Amino acid sequence: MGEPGYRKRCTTGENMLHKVSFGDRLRIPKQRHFLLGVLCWALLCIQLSSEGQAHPLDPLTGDELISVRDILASSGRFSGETSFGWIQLDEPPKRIVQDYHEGTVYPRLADVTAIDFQKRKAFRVIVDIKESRILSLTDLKTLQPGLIPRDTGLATTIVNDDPQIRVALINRGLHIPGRVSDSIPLQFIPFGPDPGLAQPGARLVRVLFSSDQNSVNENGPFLDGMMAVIDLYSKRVIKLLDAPGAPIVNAPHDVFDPKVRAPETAAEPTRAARSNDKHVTIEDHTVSWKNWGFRLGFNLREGLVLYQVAFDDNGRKRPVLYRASVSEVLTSYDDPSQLWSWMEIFDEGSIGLGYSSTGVRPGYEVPADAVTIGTLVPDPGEPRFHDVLEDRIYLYERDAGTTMYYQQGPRTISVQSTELVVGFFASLNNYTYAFNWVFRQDGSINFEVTLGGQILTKLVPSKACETCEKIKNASGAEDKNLTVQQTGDEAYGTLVYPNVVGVNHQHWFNLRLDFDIDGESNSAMENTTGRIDGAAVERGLAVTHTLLRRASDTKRSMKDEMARTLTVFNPASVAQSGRLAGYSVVPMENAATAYSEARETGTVGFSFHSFWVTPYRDGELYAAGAYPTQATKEYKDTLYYYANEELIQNRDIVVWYSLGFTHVPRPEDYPLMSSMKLSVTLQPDGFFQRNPLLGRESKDTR
Ligand SMILES: [Cu+2]
Repeated sequence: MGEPGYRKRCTTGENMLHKVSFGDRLRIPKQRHFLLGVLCWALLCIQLSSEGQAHPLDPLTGDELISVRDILASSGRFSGETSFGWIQLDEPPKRIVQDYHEGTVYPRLADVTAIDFQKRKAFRVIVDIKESRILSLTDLKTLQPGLIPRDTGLATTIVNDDPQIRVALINRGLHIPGRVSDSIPLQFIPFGPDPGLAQPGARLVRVLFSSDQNSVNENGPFLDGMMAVIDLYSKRVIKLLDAPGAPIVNAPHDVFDPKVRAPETAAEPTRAARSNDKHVTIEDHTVSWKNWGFRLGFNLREGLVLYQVAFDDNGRKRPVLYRASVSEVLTSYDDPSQLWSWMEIFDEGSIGLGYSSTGVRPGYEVPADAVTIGTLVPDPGEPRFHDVLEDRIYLYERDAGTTMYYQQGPRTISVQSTELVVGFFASLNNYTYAFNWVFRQDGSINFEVTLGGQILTKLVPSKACETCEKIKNASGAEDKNLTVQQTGDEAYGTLVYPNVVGVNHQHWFNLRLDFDIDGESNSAMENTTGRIDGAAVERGLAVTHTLLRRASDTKRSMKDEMARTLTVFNPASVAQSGRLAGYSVVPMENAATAYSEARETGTVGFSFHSFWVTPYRDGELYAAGAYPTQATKEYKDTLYYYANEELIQNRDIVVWYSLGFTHVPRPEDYPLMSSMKLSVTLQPDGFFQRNPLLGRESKDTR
């Protein structure tokens, strides 16, 4: 494998540049920022190497992707109308990775999706790069892979060529001198559930039309009553919904217009650089920061993946997580009308968090002293079958404040901490997510997702909030609570501006947390806290542990009033006190699913419970399954089925945590919402003999 990549560690540790790239050749950054400290990433120190990838989990290299291209092209198994996408490393079985040492032979497989527009079929192709052959080719039958760049190009042409769409738009008063796509912003959205329309042998995508022809911003209120469904295989519009809808109103949604945004909000790089010493080293794909160490991965579907997360506990490198990733992101709109009822989008499985990742700029989206890392990704549209996405992953330290404190008279113990943030941005149409893993010095890891952008809106006849009138003019007995149900135009949303309703929706994120606490043999228990029922005493806060034995019995929902948590522990690893070394999943905020019971077994089923524990199985990576886009009721590659009758005690187990947010829009969310943060903490519980913050980080002052 001759493609150069960086392999050698910077040894000087003096200077660093804040733009680095992994998986590709050395690239000289546009900016060279020499920062203080020992953050070790000096491009000057990088030695080019000809070995290519050097670890079983390294992402596919440029040379490997060229090989994949050639193997696919020479196989003779695909028509000229085939597009490839969703290419990523097919990770080796965990056993091979865990037993890896230098010199070990391991497979290099690429997982490729092939969409044959001529045969109207999609395939999963596993390419053996070392053996230069296709290892397997599986017909996906009724399933459809998520969108690829070719789809939107095709869909645009189909819209432009369809006379009915053109007529329908003109009848609504829109001006279309040339191609429809030149005159009207189009939104292509994955098909969503629609048993009446779903058909085998079709690759479907929806089209919605923005009501505002004159804005830069494409996410204005959609034209009410109009939606098209396109089959990308037969290359035609299979359904055009053209129902009477609310008239077009010029709403101030175009946030790129300074008049809408107000001029004083112009962006400036206001996030100050911190001048403290840094303690991060990045060597090949591994990161070390204080006691933490882990390996970075990035793919088009999940975006950032962390592997082999371990904590150096007094010289002993103790495993915590084998793999941590966002396994699915689901956004579902909860308006039952024809134009919205299908709108549930698997942002990861149907669009791709890596595909949607955006570059970040130190001083703007991330602090000025952040390190940004470019990543090489497969790109069949390029002659070399790969491309580099700049500045995708970022790492920065931030002040965690006073994290430990004790005062007695003139003496204090005070610990000032920093924390390491590792993350990436993904922009999925109207929303941008920042997915952050935050490593703390006390051994905990926080996962944070920040949501920001524009809510989706629809035009309505109402100019003012009717519900608010009812509240204002409350009738009935003065001493009784009055219930006011939102109805009419506001039945499933909020009037955020005259004639504009922000539709109620839920955001769901599922984390796949493959814990390996001090090894693979782990168990899980649920903890609830409360006063023991029937106890003779009035007080007494007691904890009940429920040892979980069968995967199907692990599906539990967060319960704030019982402080419910889930602990994964290693029964063979015992702390000083006898406590079994564990990590607890401690929920912060969460939501209850808005789906009806009928959907529990399917792709959205992961939203039904906060906690899930499954036995580790190679290849089970996504809560909504590998191909959720047009999955039907019969689809069984979902978390619900992963959590089957198998036993999970004392074995390699995986925790899946679902984090939800019910978004009832406010007028302040329009036209831009302030970013909001959801999080969950992974907290050591019995893992350490004593708090790792104690010791050299603490100061005893008088
Ligand atoms: Cu939202």
